[in-house]
Amino acid sequence: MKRKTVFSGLQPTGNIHVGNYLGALRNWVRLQDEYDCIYCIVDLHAMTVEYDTSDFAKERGEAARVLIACGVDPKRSLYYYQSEVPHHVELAWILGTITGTGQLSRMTQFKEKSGTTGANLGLFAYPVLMAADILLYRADAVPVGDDQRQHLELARDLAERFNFRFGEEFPIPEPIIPEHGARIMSLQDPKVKMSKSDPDPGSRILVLDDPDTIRARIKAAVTDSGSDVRFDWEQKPGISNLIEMMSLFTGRPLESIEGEYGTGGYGKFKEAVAESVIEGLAPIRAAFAALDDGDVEQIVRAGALEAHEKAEVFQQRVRERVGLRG
Ligand code: ATP
Ligand code: LTN
Repeated sequence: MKRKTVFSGLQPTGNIHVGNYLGALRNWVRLQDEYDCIYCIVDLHAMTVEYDTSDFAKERGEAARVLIACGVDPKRSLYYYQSEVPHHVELAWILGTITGTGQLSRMTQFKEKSGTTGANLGLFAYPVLMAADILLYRADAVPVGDDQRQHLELARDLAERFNFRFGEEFPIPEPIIPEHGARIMSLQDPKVKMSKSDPDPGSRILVLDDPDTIRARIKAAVTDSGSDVRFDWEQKPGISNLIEMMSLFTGRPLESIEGEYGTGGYGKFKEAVAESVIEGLAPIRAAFAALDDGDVEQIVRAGALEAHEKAEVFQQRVRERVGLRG
């Protein structure tokens, strides 16, 4: 039986944090055992907000290296830069012709990002390009964090609309969102998600942060009133965020962590959280150090060639369906 296809993307902007890792990348890695996986560094998406052209290629290369260090295995998964395969953009244009501007203007990420950087057409059309990424390879499932739920919904709508208008072509992609870790919160404000673009570096832990930085960040993390270590997102969002992180990095159930640290005060608990994060990230730091930039570039270049071939076969069917081929 044909294996199902998984697709996901990550923007090469800034540094990759534990939210990206726990919310999405751990699933990317796990799914490689079971599915045909296609993972993409979505550089065209990253161009929709202001960026520095002189750093862009370097940041993209670093993101590619971090993902391999996290466990993306180019021997088992197709792995490349989005801009190397122009079919993404071609399909995005076609899907754009069946996308309502009303639906796009309701996208939370568009509303948030256009508020800070000013709106541009790329930012507005961002979710259409994302839908094209997914549908291009007829992906069945898409591992992402909770913030991408609405974008995934649009991809599903567009697949249905296309199938209805032009004939059955796309499977309806299912989101794969973890029960825990899908929304790791900022260490400085547990009401907002941990984000690459937060101007305060104290709000996040990067997967490549050294142990001292991790200890300092967690020590300075905003906690809640009281002193009991209890998992309760309503009353104790700061502490719950740390319990969740510790649970995911150690594999320990939430209750076992509450049981051990419940009444011992925040200080001792935070030290334990820091050590579990440090231990959980150590293999990634080691793997990153062992990789070579030249090798990584070769991997993504080979990936792009293979992706290009695959995309061409699929895209030919779309061209026929929409009437671009006789
Ligand atoms: P930004 O953090 O600046 O908003 P982003 O992290 O949303 O950017 P990407 O780097 O493309 O953008 O995200 C890669 C993956 O990480 C996506 O699947 C996204 O849902 C997930 N993700 C991002 N932030 C978090 C978070 N705080 N918790 C869990 N998952 C997250
Ligand atoms: N918008 C996503 C990145 C992304 C993506 C995709 C994720 C672009 N194309 C296709 C899954 C599938 C984000 O995380 N900000």
